[in-house]
Amino acid sequence: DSAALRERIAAELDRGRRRSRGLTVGVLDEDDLVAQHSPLMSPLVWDLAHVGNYEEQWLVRAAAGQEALRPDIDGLYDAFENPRAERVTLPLLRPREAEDYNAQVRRRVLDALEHASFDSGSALLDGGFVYHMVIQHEHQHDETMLSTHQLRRGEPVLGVGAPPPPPPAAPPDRDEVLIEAGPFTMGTDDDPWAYDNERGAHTVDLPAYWIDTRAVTNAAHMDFIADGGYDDRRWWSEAGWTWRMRGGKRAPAFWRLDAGQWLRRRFGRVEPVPPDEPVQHVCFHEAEAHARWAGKRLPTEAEWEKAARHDPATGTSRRFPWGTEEPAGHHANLGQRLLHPTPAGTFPGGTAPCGAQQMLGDVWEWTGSDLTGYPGFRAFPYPEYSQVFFGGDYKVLRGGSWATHPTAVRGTFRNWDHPVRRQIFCGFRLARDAGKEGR
Ligand code: AVJ
Ligand code: FE
Repeated sequence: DSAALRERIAAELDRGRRRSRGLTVGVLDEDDLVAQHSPLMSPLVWDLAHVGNYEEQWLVRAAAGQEALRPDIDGLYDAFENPRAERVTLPLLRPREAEDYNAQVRRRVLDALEHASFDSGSALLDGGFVYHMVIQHEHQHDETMLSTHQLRRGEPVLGVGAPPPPPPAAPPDRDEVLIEAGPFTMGTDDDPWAYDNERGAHTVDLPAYWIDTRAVTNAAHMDFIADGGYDDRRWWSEAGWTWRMRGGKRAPAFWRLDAGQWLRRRFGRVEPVPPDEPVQHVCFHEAEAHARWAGKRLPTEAEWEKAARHDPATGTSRRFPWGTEEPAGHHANLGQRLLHPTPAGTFPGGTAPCGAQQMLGDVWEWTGSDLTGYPGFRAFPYPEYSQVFFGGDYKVLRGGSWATHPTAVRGTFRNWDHPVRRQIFCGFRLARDAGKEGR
């Protein structure tokens, strides 16, 4: 009922804001907040006011129909008008001003929420859609802010995260599973959290294929490196080799070799690379080269989604690999509780019907697919969320990472980025054709 939905929305809005503050004003001083830590990222104070401005535009103005509070700053926080590298030069709100602005917006939103109706035939409001969009938007920027923290130089400020989970309770007993040929339902028509690019539900018929039960580990990627993978032109695409040569890349981002041992820098701390964790901070090109070296390939987006959601027993697609239950602590490594991915087998409660583990959480998984709209795609509620990226130089990533909030990911959720990006919390899982014999 709508009282329960109202309560849920207010709680989720609050959770998002606590998280944003915990990544900005709660841990960094003014200089650090306004600084540009990488040309790839915004100053953190930009993200902070941008989420407030987005909330004002969608929840105060569009949803509640109220007058604008600060129309004068819309341009500053428009992601398309201002490339990330230039935002540091804008007359941005200072951290205190951003906080005050965000709080003012939030008060209006909570007032309006009291009277909001979720079943009046408004596509924007029905089922709570626009509120869910704004909640997810803040969490998406929080994950982006974590990438900024990862790139930032200086004293560590994020702590070490929750204690590491116990060693894998049930490591996969097989390396790969066969997904039989046949149709499944991709996308959704009725998920009140789903973005336009996840709609509509449509049938996709796939030939049989094998998919790995776990994401590629650091140990496996060290083998690729040790076998000369970064120097062997055979494994790389044209664009991949150009990327490799131009940057002189020989390992994932944030790795370095020290007296024969691989170390990584994680939020300002240097530590040995844990062999059993999924490899993280590799770009699409590295994932593709590793896959070729292994005699496999990246799954297509449809293959990934079928493995994660399709239940052959019922012929239906699940919202999450484990079913319909909201993600809880035993399902997946999500929500920034840990500050790193975990080995396969750590979350047996999240296993997909096919037997693949940890398809949600841990690392975003690169797929071999370009970002496009599903059949009958309609931009809603604005083309700049996803439509303007269709046909660009983007590869789809699936499944969310340890940094992704549970409300901002599900079996249908689609992320995308340039194939050279690796500051995001991304890794990959391998697949291969099953061939005519079906196995
Ligand atoms: C869907 C994660 C690619 O962060 O660039 C944030 C989400 N859109 N603000 C991004 C988004 C507008 C977007 N991704
Ligand atoms: Fe945004």
